[in-house]
Amino acid sequence: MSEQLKQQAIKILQDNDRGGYTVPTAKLYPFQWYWDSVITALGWQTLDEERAWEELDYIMKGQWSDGFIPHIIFHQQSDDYFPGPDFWGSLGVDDIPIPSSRISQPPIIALGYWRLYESSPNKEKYLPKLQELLPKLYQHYVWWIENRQLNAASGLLASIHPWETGMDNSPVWDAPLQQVPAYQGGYKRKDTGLVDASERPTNEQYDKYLHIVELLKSGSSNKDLAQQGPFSVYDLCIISLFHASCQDLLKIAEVTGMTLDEEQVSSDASYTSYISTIKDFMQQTEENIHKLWNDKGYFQTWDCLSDSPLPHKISACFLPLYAGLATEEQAAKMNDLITKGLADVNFGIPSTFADEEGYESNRYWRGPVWFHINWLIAQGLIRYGFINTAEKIKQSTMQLADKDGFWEYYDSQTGKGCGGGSFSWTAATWLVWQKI
Ligand code: 2M8
Repeated sequence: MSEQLKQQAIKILQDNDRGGYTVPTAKLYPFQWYWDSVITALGWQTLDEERAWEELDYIMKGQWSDGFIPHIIFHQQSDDYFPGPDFWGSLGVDDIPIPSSRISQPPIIALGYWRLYESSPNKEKYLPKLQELLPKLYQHYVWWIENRQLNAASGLLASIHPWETGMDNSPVWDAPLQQVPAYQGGYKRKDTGLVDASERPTNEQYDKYLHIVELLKSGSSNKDLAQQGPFSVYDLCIISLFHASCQDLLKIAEVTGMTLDEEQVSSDASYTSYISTIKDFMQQTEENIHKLWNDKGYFQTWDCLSDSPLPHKISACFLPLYAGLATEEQAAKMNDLITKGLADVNFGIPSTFADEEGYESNRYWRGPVWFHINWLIAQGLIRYGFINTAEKIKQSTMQLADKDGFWEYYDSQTGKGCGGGSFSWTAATWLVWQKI
C-alpha cells in the first residue's frame, strides 16, 4: 500500500466534506448524491467511524415522508450545477424536507448502514440507532416495491430515468431514449464548462433527461412513469443492489431483534406487513431474475415499454453476482466473460465492454472504468469463489490510482483519469479495497 496515495485519498474526503455530508467532487457535483454518499461513508469508516454514520444520516434527512430517497439532496445553494432544485421544482414544497431531485438512485442505504455496523468495534453504541432507523429503512424499500414493480409478483423493479440507474449515458439507454421527446425549454449546461464535452453525455441526451424531469415536475407520478414511460427499464444495477440491500436490511432487523417471528407478529402489525412484503419480493426476484438471463452468458437489461431485451454487455449485467442472484453455473459463465472483457482493454472492467456497439473508452458510462462498480463485481466474484478474477480486477483497477490519482472514471485504454478530479467515491473505494 502506498502511504502517499492513502494520504491523498484521505485528503480528498476531508476536502469534499461539507460538514456532515461529502460532495462527489467540488464544483462539478456540489451537493449530496445518494449512492455516492453511501460508498463514501464506507471510505470514511476507515478513518472516522462517527463521520461515516453521519454521512448516511444526512441522506436520511432528505427522505420524503412516503419513504422515497432522492438521488440529489440540495443541502446548500450552489450555482455550479444544472439542474438545481428550482428546475426539479422542489423549493418550498411541503412534502419535501430538503430541496431535492424527484428520482432515486441505486437504493443502497441499508447496505451502507449494515456494513458500518458489521465492522464497527462499537456495536453497542450504534445498535439503538439502527433500531430507530429501521422503520424508515423499511419504508424506503417498500416504496420501491409499491411504486416500481410493474406486474405483481415480478420481483423486478423499473427505473424511470437514466440518471436513476447511475449509469446515465450508457449505450444500453440509446434505444429506449429514442422514444423520449426532447425538452423544449431553454437551459444552459454547467458540466461541459467544467469537464471536456468528449467525456460527458451529449446535448441530445440532456434534452431527453430534462424532458422526464419536466414530467415529474408537472405532476406525473413515479408509478405512472414506470407503467407508461416514456422511459422504463429493468436495470440490473438497481435490481441487484436493491436485493443485496434487502439482505442487509434483514440482517439489521435480526440484530435489532425486530425480525418479527410469529410470536411478535400480533404486537406490531405495520412491521409485519413491511417484512413480509420485502421477503416475498426478494423471493420473487430470486425466481424471476432468470428471465433476464441471456444465452450468451450474462444477465441483460430489459425495456419494459417495448417488452424487449437491451442486450448491451455493460458492467451492471454482472452485479447480480454481488447480490448472490446467479446460479453457480451462471456465475462461471460470467466469470469467463469478465476474463475476456478484461483482456479486451488495457484497464478494466470497463463500464461498457469493448466489443459492444457504442463503446467509447473515455466517455463517462460508455466505456471508462469506475472504481466502485469494479469493487462490487470483484466482491461478487469472491462470493462465488472466483478469487483470481477478483484479484485481477483489483490489480487492473487500483493501478489507475497509482498512475493518475483519484478521478471520477478512467479511460479504459489509456488509463487517463477523466471527468471530475479529486473524486470522493473513487478515493473511498480505494481506502476500502486496499485493506482487503
Ligand atoms: C453522475 O450523474 C449526475 C446526475 O445524477 C450528473 O452527471 O450530473 C453519475 O455518474 C451518477 O452515477 C453519480 O451518482 C453522479 C455523482 O457522482 O454523477
